[in-house]
Amino acid sequence: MGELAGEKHAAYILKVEKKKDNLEAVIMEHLRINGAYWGLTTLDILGKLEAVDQETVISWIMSCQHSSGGFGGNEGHDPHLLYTLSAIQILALFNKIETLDIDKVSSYIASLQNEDGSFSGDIWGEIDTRFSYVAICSLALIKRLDKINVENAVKYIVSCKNLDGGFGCTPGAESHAGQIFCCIGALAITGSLHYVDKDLLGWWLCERQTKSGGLNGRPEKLPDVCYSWWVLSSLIIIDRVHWIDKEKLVKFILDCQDTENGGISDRPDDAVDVFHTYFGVAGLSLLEYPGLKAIDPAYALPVDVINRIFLH
Ligand code: GRG
Ligand code: ZN
Repeated sequence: MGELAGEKHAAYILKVEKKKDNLEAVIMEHLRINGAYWGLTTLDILGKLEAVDQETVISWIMSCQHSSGGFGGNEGHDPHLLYTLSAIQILALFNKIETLDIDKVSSYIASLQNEDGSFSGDIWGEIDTRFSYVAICSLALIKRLDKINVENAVKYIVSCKNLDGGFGCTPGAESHAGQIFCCIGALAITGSLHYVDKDLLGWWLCERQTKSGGLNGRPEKLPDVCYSWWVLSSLIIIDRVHWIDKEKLVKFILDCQDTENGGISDRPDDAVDVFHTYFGVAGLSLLEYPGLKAIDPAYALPVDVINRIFLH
């Protein structure tokens, strides 16, 4: 079995596009705020975050904030909860959460909670358990969960639980590993995991491992490196990670590397991208691969960053 080409992956993220020669240029024009979060978190797990000019990144992040308090995907873009979480996570990586006007951001997030406890992603109103997670994770990181009705938020998430033990995007919607991560992460952060049937869900999640060792996101689907994050983080949170074959999954992820030019793809021999590079490296971190920083499965940030926020 090959080894993790960590140096190559860090160099790949710092370049991303051949024409651009530094991460700052790339995240500002191409990847936008979500991509910046995936790339920067990967660099931190690889122990390479100092390679980035922190001042440039932070002033760009703050330029993405809208007058409502929410963040857009780039300067001048409309605000959305998804971008707001990425902005908070990036500030957390650099230990710069205090740069934020906490009242303003938390009011924006709280304004998107609905009567039934669910969250809309932005003013246009789409509802999804992804947005419940994003709102809860954001508010927890800035210590303002008191701004929302947590009990109703939890009730709504529980109403999206299915008979197979999994969760979907709205009540009655099919279980999908990505939504399960969101629901389990949000329940973990709010101390509500007693609503989960861990054995039933653990069984559904470990059934996601295919012959190749890789994980899929639903029955009958192809394996994909990104589920090394969505499935594995959920299994760890509910304490059932020993139900999958870790070694085979490590091998599947390593087989998805471009060992020449860096980067990780969704499955062996496909083209690499920053997202799957994150999912591969973060997945290996969850599998305790040597030389990587540990990542927190609920907050999706390095454990040392989470400890700095909550243990001080
Ligand atoms: C901070 C980690 C973190 C997340 C932020 C955006 C978000 C919150 C969560 C997204 C969760 C989610 C729904 C992930 C799934 C993404 C995905 C690979 C969707 C593809 O679904 P299909 O049906 O693909 O197109 P399959 O694999 O089923 O064929
Ligand atoms: Zn994928």
